[in-house]
Amino acid sequence: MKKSDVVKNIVGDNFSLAVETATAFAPTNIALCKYWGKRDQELNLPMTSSLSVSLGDKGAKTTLSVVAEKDIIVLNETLVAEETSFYKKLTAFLDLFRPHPDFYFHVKTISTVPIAAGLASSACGFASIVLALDELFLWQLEPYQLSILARLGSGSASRSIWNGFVEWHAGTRDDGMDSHGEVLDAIWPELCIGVLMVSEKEKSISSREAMQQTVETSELYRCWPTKVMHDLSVIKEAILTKDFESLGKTAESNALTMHATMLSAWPPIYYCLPETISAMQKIWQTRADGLSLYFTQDAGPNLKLLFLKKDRDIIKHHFPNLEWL
Ligand code: 2P0
Repeated sequence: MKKSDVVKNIVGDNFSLAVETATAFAPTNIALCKYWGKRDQELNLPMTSSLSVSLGDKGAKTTLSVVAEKDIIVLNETLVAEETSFYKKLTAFLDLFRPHPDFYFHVKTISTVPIAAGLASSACGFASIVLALDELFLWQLEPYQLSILARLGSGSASRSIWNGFVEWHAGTRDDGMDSHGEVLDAIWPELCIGVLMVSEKEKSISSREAMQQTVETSELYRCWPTKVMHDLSVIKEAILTKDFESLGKTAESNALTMHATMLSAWPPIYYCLPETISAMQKIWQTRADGLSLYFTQDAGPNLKLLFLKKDRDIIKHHFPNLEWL
């Protein structure tokens, strides 16, 4: 099954412009139970379900319109060069939505995620494009359908259609029509996330490549689906009952296990820098001293700290470089 088949399945041939310009915002998200590994690389179908929290007003705002001759992509008011992999990846995604081959998009994206925070921007980027396409062509799709379309751009984008806590169901179907996000009926305003910057350098290996290498070569990856099934249900319960210790412990363990599967891949993949390890040790010591503080880590060296609003000041004291989200 190809991406274009999925698009056809969802929107049919409905590509007549409803408006000249469409703008949409999508929040970025941080996974508390991670997505790591695909069962279908073309459709970004995951091996397991995952669960994230969206970051409110931190995300991407995309404005779409139509231009002649070629796609124009402007990111944070800077024109993106055609030779870049970013331009190629985005135009390949836009290919799925052209009414005819000579139809070109003007894409203007403003990221409200602090660039220095090193947060994944592809999730909110693809989700905001799909939401803007829905306006441009007046599809009026259901959120789960938008989630499926966003997944075709990047797996984690399927969770960025909603605010709050979102579970991305892995699904079992080959066409992925049951692999989409679903928002949890829960809010937790006291839950805080901060980013502990360790390095702003670009990652050595993309998550797309890294997860594939892990699936293909890691002995430990066999344990991953069982671990996720357990962690996902514990995290969901912790969110519903506002049990921060359970949430923090399980999210931290889930992230560490994901990195352990990568360490046992060959060639090994290790996103940690020495400073990442020092930061982990400081978090563990701070916790041993009585503070309720946990972390999660994605495909990079930076850590995202999880804590409650009441502990903000003391955590800021221990980690003065923490960037607040
Ligand atoms: C996540 N990550 O659940 C996990 C944890 C990184 C570590 O989703 O290949 O950019 O485009 O589907 O979504 C990053 O992977 O990968 C990611 P593709 P994506 O947030």
